[in-house]
Amino acid sequence: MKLLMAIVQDRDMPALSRALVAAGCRFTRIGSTGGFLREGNTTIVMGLEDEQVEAALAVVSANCHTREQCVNMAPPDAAPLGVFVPAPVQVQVGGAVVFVLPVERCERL
Ligand code: 2BA
Repeated sequence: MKLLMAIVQDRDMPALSRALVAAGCRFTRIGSTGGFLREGNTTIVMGLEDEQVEAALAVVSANCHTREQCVNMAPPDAAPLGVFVPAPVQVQVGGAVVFVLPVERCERL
């Protein structure tokens, strides 16, 4: 058995939720925040039999899209109260960032 953890952009969640339910995947969605952009995203936790993993990854891949986002970065030496010109930086966010972990045991008690 595997535990799949997928970090997904909130905008992709409506379509992804529908597709996972239609594919028979059980999952939990947890509200999360990206450490770099400090914006909301969603972490999905899914317990899967080994043979379900590739199908679940295909569903995630088909429903999570890559987007460009512009962030204003303060220079590293900017004083807290000083005047600085933020440097816009383009970052590519997503599709999904996925971790697949081995599960030693799963119980429903
Ligand atoms: P954030 O941390 O808000 O990162 C958003 C995007 O900013 C990242 O997209 C990446 O393109 C860029 N980025 C992140 N850290 C950076 C850095 N130190 N320097 C330059 N650019 C940086 P993704 O890679 O698609 O990540 C989307 C979200 O997935 C992340 O949001 C974070 O919540 C999560 N994530 C990504 N990699 C992770 C990892 N290795 N472990 C845990 N969570 C991760």
